[in-house]
Amino acid sequence: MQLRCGGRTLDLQRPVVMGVLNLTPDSFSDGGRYVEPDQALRRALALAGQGAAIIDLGGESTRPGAAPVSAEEELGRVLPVLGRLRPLTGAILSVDTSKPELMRAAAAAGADLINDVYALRAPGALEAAAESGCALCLMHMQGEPRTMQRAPQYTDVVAEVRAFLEERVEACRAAGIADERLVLDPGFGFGKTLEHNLTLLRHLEEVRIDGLPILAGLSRKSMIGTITGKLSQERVHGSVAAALIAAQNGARILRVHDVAATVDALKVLAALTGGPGEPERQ
Ligand code: 7PJ
Repeated sequence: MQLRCGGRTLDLQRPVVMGVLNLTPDSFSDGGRYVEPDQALRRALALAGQGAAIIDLGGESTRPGAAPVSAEEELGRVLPVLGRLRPLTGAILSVDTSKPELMRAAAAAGADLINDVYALRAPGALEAAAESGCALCLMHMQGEPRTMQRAPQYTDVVAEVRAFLEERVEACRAAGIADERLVLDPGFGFGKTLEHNLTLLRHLEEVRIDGLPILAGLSRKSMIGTITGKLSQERVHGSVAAALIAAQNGARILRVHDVAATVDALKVLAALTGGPGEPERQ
């Protein structure tokens, strides 16, 4: 399984790690620590060094209750870091955005992937994404970040998430986007209770459409906090466990804050399942 990211391809034969680089002053898990471009660059290179195949740059917080930011502000947070990072790493560079302006600017600055929690539903987003040539992650969300955790409701969460993703895949195809560019994401924590999240994790393969790769983002989320009773900084072990379960249940991209720990866990899984990527014996 391969993902086409502009002129490059990302091998997804085995699960890979997407490291989170928050460029927002209000992000819940590492808020404010990486806003300064020099610091953000150092952090991005550290994530790549730890084995992240993808670095996800985000300039708008989408945590529950977060307020939207202007395109200008988001551009100002993301573009300087992206522009300086591009020549310094071979990692796939992803931009977490829903705004067509930023999609265009990011593609021009060398981004490889657009990660959109609104699944290209904003006016103009589908066209901007199509023209970018980038790979595209389509995520499910019920409601919008400001209010989505108030009362999430589903009759059949797996069927409803799948139907939504199917509709978005069709919209992408109609816009001329090849399947080789698409990634699907059930959107853990985006308008979902703990039970909804657990049901999706258990049945992850069932949201897959036509063999497209699945991305899972569980890292440090409140479901891990609820299960372990830990604050966000202390959710590393629970998050690694969740990432490993997601990989075993079919996820090919794991979006995480704790890259080194997750990469090791995935190596253990790879050793068990064998095949290409099996570690060399010492
Ligand atoms: C996700 C994301 C996710 C994708 C965030 C957080 C909240 N993008 N952006 N999937 N989560 N594709 O990191 O807790 O689950 S922001």
